[in-house]
Amino acid sequence: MRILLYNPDNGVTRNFMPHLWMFLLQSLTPPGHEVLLIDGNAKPMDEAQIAQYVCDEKIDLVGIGAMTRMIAKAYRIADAIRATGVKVVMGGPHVTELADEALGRDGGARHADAVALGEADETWPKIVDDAARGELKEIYTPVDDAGKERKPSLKEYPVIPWQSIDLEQFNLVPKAAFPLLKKIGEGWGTFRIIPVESGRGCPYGCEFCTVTGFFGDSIRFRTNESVVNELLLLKKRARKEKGQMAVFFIDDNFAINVNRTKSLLRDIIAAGAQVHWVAQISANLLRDEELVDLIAASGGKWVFIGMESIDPANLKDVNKGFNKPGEYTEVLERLAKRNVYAITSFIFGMDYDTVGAAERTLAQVRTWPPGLPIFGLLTPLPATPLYKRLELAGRLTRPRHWKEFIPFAMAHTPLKMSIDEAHAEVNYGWAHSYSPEALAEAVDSLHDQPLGYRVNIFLARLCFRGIYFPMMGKLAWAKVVAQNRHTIFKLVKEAVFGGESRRPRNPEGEISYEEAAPETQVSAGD
Ligand code: B12
Ligand code: SF4
Repeated sequence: MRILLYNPDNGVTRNFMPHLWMFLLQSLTPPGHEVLLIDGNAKPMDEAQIAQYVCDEKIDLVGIGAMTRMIAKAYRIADAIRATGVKVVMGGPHVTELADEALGRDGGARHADAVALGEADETWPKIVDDAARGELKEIYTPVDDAGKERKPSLKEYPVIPWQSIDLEQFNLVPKAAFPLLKKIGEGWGTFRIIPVESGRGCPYGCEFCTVTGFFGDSIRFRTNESVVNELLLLKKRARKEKGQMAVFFIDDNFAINVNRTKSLLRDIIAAGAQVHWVAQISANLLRDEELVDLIAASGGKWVFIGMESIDPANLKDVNKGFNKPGEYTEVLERLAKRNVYAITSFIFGMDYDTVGAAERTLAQVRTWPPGLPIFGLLTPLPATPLYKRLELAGRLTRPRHWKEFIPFAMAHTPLKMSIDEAHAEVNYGWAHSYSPEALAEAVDSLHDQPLGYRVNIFLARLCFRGIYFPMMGKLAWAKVVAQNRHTIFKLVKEAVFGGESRRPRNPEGEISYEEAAPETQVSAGD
């Protein structure tokens, strides 16, 4: 069979990295089939285009995976493909929780011929075999012979053939940035961020999160050897294509077992398998100095920390009381001392949030080493304890919010502010963290560091800005470049002529962020 694996775009941001599930299922496909991959984030297609593609390429089976926020698009694409007569299998967290919705058993339209519930590592080969025999079942559940749910062990992890996979869709280097990047060092023909998992599962059970329910609280790890070999493969490819390859360890909590993480990082160092990497690690696990030493020595550059709130009452309320806002500064400084920086993620619209929550949060953020703050809204995802609590309390204002996905919009009313006020807090957080002034300050705060670090934080901030402010077209990018021209000029000047070229923080006449791009602001209720 010719199989297409398709990941829909979210219509808002351009993904900076491909989704692991596609490469994983491709590697787990039994021999004798050809698997094509399309990530809608890199290759956007509408319903008609994908239907045409499926016909032109003579595709026999399509697999679609999607998070809740992309599910409406996923269903539209699935409908268009099914209309051509080709079978569609859907998988991933959303359809696992709401299989009836995908199969049209909830009174709505049917979108999928089959759904794969939960982790599909072991069911995917069966799905492919059944489809090839024309005997596709409706539901595939990962169970053992006794019918008991079985989580795949990661000890026998497949080798993903990174050396030969077509990654053309995922080069992040814009041609215009070449001259500046060349100054930092050779080998910037490509820059790709590759998802790698070293383990699955998280026992913490935060109220808003699907992970504990989906992957279970039993944590499973790949062998160190298998992870190290994957990194070596990626390094080899980067060298071959004279480019850069960074890794996102997508484990939900990369240091959930600190001793095991240390042992993995030691093995990475011993094998010379260091690449620049990013991982998600909760703040409580970053108290360990030796762990942070090893993170830095093994190539760790950015750590994603789900801080969620600076208010302990909020944290306790969503079962994340293990986060201690009192230690955030210490943790971030411990990382920054080793030139590791943090993506700090915050959620507004929690039940103890009041108006001004964003400014109170930013007041703290400004005292921290520069990083990448990101802001979202508390979202009741299906099957989470949060969803159940809000549903029981009759507080859901859009109980099926995914059917008409609206980015950065609440689906319930917080207790101490209105929905519009919560939206305004998120807007405030983004606008004041990604303004040209904020970007210049982040770059300036690293004035004693090599140019590469400043370029790194600047480019990272520019890209992260796009999570909230639409930056999909050339025009949008041109505007952002114009707004940040002083910082860009300064960095380019330093790259070309060397040395420091400082400028006043708030030069007279600089257009403010709000003045310069009012149309890019996402207003409350959008
Ligand atoms: C990496 C990651 C991201 C990356 C982007 C995704 C990427 N390019 O990889 C980043 C950091 C950008 C990100 C952002 C967000 N993420 Co995220 N992310 C993850 C994370 C940590 C890992 C995903 C992964 O690769 N897992 C490993 C693979 C192997 O597992 P999997 O994808 O589930 O696939 C398995 C099965 O589901 C199944 N399967 C999946 N698809 C398909 C398709 C078919 C056909 C079949 C048969 C099977 C199948 O088979 C696979 C193998 O077993 C997950 C949590 C997690 N551990 O999964 C959250 C997760 C997916 N993210 C989540 C969320 C909510 C978000 C955000 C909305 C967060 C926010 N508030 O801003 C944003 C949205 C981003 C966007 N694009 O719109 C939720 C989604 C829940 C839901 N019901 O939708 C998760 C589950 C975490 C959580 N907190 O609950 N995320
Ligand atoms: S620590 Fe992170 S992955 Fe684990 S349950 Fe909480 S939010 Fe989810």
